[in-house]
Amino acid sequence: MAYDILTPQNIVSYILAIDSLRSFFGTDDISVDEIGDGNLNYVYILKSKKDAAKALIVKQAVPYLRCVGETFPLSRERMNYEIRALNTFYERSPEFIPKIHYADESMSLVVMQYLGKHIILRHGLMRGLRYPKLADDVSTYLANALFYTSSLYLQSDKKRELIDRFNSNTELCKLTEDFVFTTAYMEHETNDNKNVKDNPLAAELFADMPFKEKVLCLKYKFMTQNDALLHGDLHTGSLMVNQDETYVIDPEFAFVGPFGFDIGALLANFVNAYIHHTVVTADTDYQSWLLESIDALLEGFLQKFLRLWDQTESSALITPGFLDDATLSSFKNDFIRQILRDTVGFAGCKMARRVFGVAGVAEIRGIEDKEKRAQAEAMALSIAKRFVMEHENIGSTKDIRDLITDER
Ligand code: ADP
Ligand code: SR1
Ligand code: MG
Repeated sequence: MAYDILTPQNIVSYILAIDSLRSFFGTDDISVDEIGDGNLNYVYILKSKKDAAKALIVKQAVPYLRCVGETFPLSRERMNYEIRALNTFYERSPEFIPKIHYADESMSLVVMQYLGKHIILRHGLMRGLRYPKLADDVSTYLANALFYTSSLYLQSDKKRELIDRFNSNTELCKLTEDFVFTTAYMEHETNDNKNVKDNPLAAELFADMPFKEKVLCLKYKFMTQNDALLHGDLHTGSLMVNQDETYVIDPEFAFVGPFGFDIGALLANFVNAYIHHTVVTADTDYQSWLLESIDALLEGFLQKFLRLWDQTESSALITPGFLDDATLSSFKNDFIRQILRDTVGFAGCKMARRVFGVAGVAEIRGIEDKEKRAQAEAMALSIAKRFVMEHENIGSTKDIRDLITDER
């Protein structure tokens, strides 16, 4: 079908022309609501007026960046990667990925399960809600997604096929190269320039050459290290949760990149929530819960990833009999420690970019009280800088906790 931008006026007739979706809704009248909080795309909820449980999400990419407008062109191809990534992650972790009901690359559109009983994790964390299964779910998702798409599991031909399917996601990778690794650390028109002007913290950050040199090393890893299929934008706005379930949404930045990048994004966002609850609510019990969740998430990931590796005899990397057992075990331990180090380095960039760069996060940029916001920004930058500067010395998850709590 030729590409056409859907609107609240034409979306129902489009949906009803597709057999499987027409039978989903039957003869019910359908309501349409647009969700306005995405940065890049249009997302609609279509609901039966007779039975609210009968609902679907329709997400469509437009040929520009939605939050800026038509002056910022961005090709619709990003939806192809989102569809491919949802399908690939679903194969290993169906319990964490919304079910796809219909997808059409030519329309840059996906129709998926409506998560009506879930909320965006970022909002839950800001409200001080606790999620008992979250760390376990997210660490399982990450271990599955990263291990099964890496050269520690796949054979070379399959791994190269995966890279071929994902690594032309050039424009969105470039957004990350720019916004996460570059423009947030220098004068740039896309920054939060009202806040940058006359701000000594911004001047200090922009002039901090040792920090920027380390950021460049991490950017280079991001650009060149093809470890595993990443979600690519795994902040707490890309998780939808309730007390029982955890879902990963919005993998349009997917590409085959460094192991530590997605885990780093989550670490950064949990630390942002921790900063919010230090500066704004001063809720020490909740701060402790966040720190325990970070520990559980990282430890859970490392153990599960290692367990999957131990269950795998042969892969592109490992030929059975190549190493003796003791050497193999120490190789694996060194390997996962390196993932942890990269995780912390990427987390530092992911935190620092949210202070002055485009697309801040509600936990920090959304703080209305000016003094508190400045305090939160200073704390975020201080932790972010230590993450970036000291990530190569990290030996354990305890070291990460110390870096976070030292800054209080
Ligand atoms: P964008 O790519 O534009 O950032 P998202 O995929 O993040 O868009 O979706 C925007 C918003 O739509 C999310 O923050 C969430 O509130 C809502 N949303 C997205 N997918 C679903 C879903 N499957 N079920 C319920 N709400 C969803
Ligand atoms: C202008 S695009 C800004 C950010 O939105 C996405 O969620 C990514 O994090 C991107 O960097
Ligand atoms: Mg998105």
